[in-house]
Amino acid sequence: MQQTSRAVLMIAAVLAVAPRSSWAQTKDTGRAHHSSAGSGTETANSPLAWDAASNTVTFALSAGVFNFNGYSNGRATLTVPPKSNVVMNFSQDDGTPHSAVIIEDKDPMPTMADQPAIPRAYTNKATEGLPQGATDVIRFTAPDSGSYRIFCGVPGHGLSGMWIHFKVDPSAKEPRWETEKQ
Ligand SMILES: [Cu+2]
Repeated sequence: MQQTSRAVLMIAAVLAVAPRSSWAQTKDTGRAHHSSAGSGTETANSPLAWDAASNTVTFALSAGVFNFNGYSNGRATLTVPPKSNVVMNFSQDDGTPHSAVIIEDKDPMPTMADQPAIPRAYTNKATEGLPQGATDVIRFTAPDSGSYRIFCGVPGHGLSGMWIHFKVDPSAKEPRWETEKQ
């Protein structure tokens, strides 16, 4: 009881003198997880953007530790409308070199980067991999339909799970980014 009273007094003191920032309040009262401050950032940071007027899909493709955007082994799917203009802003955010190449959705996968299944759908240094901090822009026009994989072309990386799904859905009116629990 005594501790509670002291805490209440401390809160009162903090409210009286501290600037009215939620950071200061949650920090000083230790109630961070009851506060709404800081929630909702995950949904706000979608990697996908769609411009219907220009039929353009913009996707932030991040290479992580043998994953793309935190997903491996096909546990995420980017679906785009037919004939859309796809712009993938690739960022290499891992210490190991990585790349991205769009390949056919079939097993067995190649060991390393091969011809892309869609013209121009690959990063620079597809086999060697780009170093950490590098960026590249992949631009291509989606075909009418098809199932593909976004695959790391560095030898062995795709086979170790560094790939996610990429689909062109003839009935899609806008793109979708769907993920599964890892
Ligand atoms: Cu890789």
